[in-house]
Amino acid sequence: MKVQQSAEAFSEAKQYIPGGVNSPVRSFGSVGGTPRFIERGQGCRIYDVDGNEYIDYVLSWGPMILGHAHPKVIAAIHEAVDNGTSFGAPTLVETVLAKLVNKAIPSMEMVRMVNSGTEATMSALRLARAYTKRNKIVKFAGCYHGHHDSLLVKAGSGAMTYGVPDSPGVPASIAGNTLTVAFNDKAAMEEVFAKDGGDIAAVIIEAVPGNMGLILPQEGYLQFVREITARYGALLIFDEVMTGFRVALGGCQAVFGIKPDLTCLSKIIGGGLPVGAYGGRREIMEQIAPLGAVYQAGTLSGNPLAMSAGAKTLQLLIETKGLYEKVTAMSLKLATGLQRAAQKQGVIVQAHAIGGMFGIFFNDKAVYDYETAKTSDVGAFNVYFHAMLEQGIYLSPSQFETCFMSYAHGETEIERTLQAAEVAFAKVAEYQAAKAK
Ligand code: KE4
Repeated sequence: MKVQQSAEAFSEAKQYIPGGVNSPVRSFGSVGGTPRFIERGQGCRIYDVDGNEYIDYVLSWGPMILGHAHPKVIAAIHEAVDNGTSFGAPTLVETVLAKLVNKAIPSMEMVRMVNSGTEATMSALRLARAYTKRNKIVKFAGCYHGHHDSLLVKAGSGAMTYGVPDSPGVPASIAGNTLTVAFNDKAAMEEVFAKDGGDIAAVIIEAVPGNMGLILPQEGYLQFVREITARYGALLIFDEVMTGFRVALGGCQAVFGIKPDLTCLSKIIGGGLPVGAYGGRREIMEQIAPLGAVYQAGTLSGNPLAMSAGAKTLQLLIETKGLYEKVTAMSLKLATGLQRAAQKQGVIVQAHAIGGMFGIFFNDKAVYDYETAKTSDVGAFNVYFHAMLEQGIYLSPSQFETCFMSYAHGETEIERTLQAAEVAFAKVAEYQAAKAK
């Protein structure tokens, strides 16, 4: 596959942009090779600057559930942009989007728009601390909620873990207020609350984690998290940046029947433009400025172009009958098809799928948290990733990311992907045999 133009573009970009990218995962750092510079997308396909075509399972990391360049979304943006791009004043379309979010996710009684998932979770944590007048927060090892200081924290030493910075520049004093526990681990959560429950403002969770590969909650686990947070008076924050409008119209909280106190959204609600949002119980949200004293602001929050793209996207998701059934069925079919194709080559993978998300771990054991995810064969994943890329299948470039399905994918693309997987798993089998020698 010719990648000359991408290679040249990458070397020039690296002179002006750290790592040549505006978000680290795009650099192919964990899989190696040349990141593809994408020129355009159409439906479930993207095309790079060398003219290569790919079936896209990254979909801008989730937003493009309707596929790229959906004509009605594009038309909505065109209509908005002809009236100007930003006013720094309220516009009608902001309420349109807030109402659509509330209709799909009733626990979000009030919604504040921001510009990214990071802003959404950062603001939700500040609000939770103000509302409860407590300082500590609990997160889960392997879950990612954006790059703000309180959440760029990894588990410290020992089982019950005071956070330590997961990046230079995060003061220990801030990281120390973040407690990290293992996902699906009830005992660790009980222990953390028994020790610090009186000062825990919130638990923030990806109810279906997608940032350590795709992990599924064990039976009853989310109900347990809801119960223990209520028991101790801590808020439960569902970070549905990735899962919102992706695992179902109403997100994880609809699938699992859990009512969080606050929810964070981004990705799909912007239709590919920069939008984040946080919202929840009215009595909590009323603490936010200018109504309340908790300050949060943003020059481009509620930007009319982004609101128009998001509103049209959500309107289409709400009115397209059978959309989630189709996307869910295709994810499951592909995940199980990949597992079968691997097995035919003697390669064992764990396949997970829910709604429009799917992923495989190169692992012969069950994967249910970050520690087990980390035992996966990353080398095998990288062989698989590049073998698929070479055949025009664009997957998330890391064993610890998730793949996404769109309504624009169909049987043709699934079959094509499974054919490519036969070749890819044969290469993985060779790799694993050579490694075993
Ligand atoms: P942003 O600030 O990147 O918009 O959102 C942060 C965020 C928050 N919460 C969850 C559950 C997320 O998945 C994300 C961002 N997801 C990554 C994918 N692993 C975005 C890709 C990237 O970092 O470039």
